[in-house]
Formats: sequence, structure tokens, C-alpha cells
Amino acid sequence: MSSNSFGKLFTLTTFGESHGPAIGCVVDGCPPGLELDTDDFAMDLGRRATGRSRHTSQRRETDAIEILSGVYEGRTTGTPIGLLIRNTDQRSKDYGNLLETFRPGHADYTYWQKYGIRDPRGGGRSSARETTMRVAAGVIAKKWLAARYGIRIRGCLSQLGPHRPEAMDWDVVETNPFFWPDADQVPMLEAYMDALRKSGDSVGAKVTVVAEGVPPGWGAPIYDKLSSGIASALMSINAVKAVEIGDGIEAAAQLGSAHRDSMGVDGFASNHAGGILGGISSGQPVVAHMTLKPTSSILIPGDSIDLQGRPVEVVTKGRHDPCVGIRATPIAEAMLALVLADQALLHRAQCGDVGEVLPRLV
Ligand code: EPS
Repeated sequence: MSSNSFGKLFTLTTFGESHGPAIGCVVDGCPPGLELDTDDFAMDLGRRATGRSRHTSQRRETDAIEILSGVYEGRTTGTPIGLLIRNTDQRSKDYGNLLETFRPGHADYTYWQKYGIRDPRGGGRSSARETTMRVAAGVIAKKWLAARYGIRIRGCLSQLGPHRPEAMDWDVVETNPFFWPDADQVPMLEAYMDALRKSGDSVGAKVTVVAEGVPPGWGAPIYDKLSSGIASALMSINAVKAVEIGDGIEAAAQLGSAHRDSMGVDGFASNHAGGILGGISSGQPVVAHMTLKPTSSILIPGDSIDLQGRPVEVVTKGRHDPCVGIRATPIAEAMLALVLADQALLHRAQCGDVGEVLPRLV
């Protein structure tokens, strides 16, 4: 399978460039009979979209989805689902000064080294525009997981630059432009982002995603661990530099007596493991975090080279996100949903007859 495809049974292939005529994807392996309509996509595509607040890229895309195949009379048929979104607000002249150079910290240089040719308009294929189709595919995976297993997937921003939430309230997450779970801190974040944007710089962030209702038994040793699948999927999102499961890097400082999740008649006493033991889901919420680097396209001049290898100074103009992490929560949710949908089908294929094994902790 090429590097533009993902999954084994529930698969996603995306195509398209940021400034091309359209972006699209093929979702294959979705079970038949799932109700699916273009309206299903609006919410998550809107949550990810640019131009919805002053804290993100001001490119205005309608992100209107077209279902090209795989759906008949409102239900999936089990055949490949083709989805298309036309690009409508490209401004390729912003990239005129990048034709002859590379943004420091950007994929410009490595795409050039790999392929010997690149589409510099909007970063071409390396643009975060590609994540639109991940979110679209994730809508289908989320919907099937909810309908078939009652699984609920949601996420929030768990760090923005130096700031971390002091409260965790899921009801607050969708009420502010940051997907931030602490209402009291939102005005402070607005001021922080306004100052950052004025400075012309960018900042990193961390996103946390949680899947509740995942049955025990999904994921397989040794090379197909649920944790390695999630790590790979989240790591494939633009700008992601680290992925953690459960307590993640905090585990390095913990003792075994504290990290282990005690088991009793009332279930697990804690969830340091992030719902995965031995690479297999335990039935607890699956918890993952991803850290995104600061956007490399910034107004602060940076040293680079031109195509002849001569030193140049690069300033990136255009409509870039001062923090790509702000729009990344729905993308992380989508990738987690796609991994889980794939693992669900893989589990059914090999172990579907095992059924519910006792004792089962809830
Ligand atoms: C992006 C740069 C901006 C963003 C884009 C990702 O695009 P442009 O330079 O064309 O204005 O708007 O994100 C999207 C269009 C999107 O839908 O997410 C980049 O450099 O990655």
C-alpha cells in the first residue's frame, strides 16, 4: 500500500494539494448499512476549518463535501466511499517568494530532497489542508463505532504554549475557539494568542483524545498493538512531534506501585495505562495525547538557502495558523476513530467467536 493510504480493513486513502482544484479521499471497508448523508460531515469539518476564529488561518474554505460513491439511498453499500471537497480560496501568490527557497522548519526542503520536484503553492501535499479528508473519513468511523459499539470519541487542547488547563470540563470544550476544557482560562488564552499573533511568531500545543466504550480485546500483539497503531496514526498528522498513551512520559518518574491500575469488584481504580495493556484494549477509556510543534511559517525572519545553496533570509507571508494545535483536536479524534474502526474489524475477523469473556471489569 502506498504512503497515502492507512488501515488494513477499514482503510483511508487521501489525495489532493492545498492549492489544487480539490482534495478528496476513498474510505474502503466501511460495513454496509450505515446511514450516511452530507449533513453528517458539517459539524466536524466546521470544527477543524480555517477562518472560524481570529486565532487560526484566515483562509476561507466552505469545505462542502460531495459523496461520490459508496452510498445508496442514504446508507453505505460496503463499496468504496469517495468523498470530494473543492478548494475555493487558494491565494498562490503568497508563495511566490518561496519558489526559490525553503522555509526553515518546513517540509519544503525534505520534499525537494525526496522527489526533486515540489508544488510550493500552499505547501502542496504537505499542507495541513490534507487533514480535512482525515476528519471527513473520521466522521464515518466515529458514526459506525457509535452505532455498532456505543463508542464516544472526544478531544480537547491540553496545553497551549506554556499554559495547561487547571480544570477539566468536557461541556466547556466546544464553547471556545481553543477546544479548551477550563472556562476561566479562555480570556487569558485569547490575550496570549492575540499578543503572539502580533509578534509574528507561533507556538506549540498538546491535544488529548479519549475513546469511551471501547470493548476489551481490541489490538493485537506484537507488531499490531493498539498503542502502536494510535501512535502511528497520530504521529502522521502534520506537525506532530510526540505521542503519549495514558500517563505517557509522566510514567518515567512513577513507581510501579503507583502506575499500575488496581483491579477490584468495582472495576479498575485508575487509568494510568490509558486503557491499553499489552497493546490490547482493557475496556477502560483509551487515552492518548499528541504534541504539535510551532508552525514553521512565521513572520520572524529566518536563515535558509536558495535552490543554488546560497544563504537567504525567509519571511513567510500569508494566512498561516499561529498555532496549528488549535485546529488539531478534531483531527486527532478522527485518526483515533479510524484506528479503532480498523481494529474492530480486525478483532471481528480473528476473534469474533470468542464473545464476552468473564470476569469483565467495567
Ligand atoms: C497551511 C497554510 C494555510 C492554511 C492551510 C494550511 O493555507 P494558505 O497558505 O493556502 O492560506 O489555511 O490550512 C487549510 C487551508 C485547511 O483547510 O486546513 C499550511 O501551510 O499547512
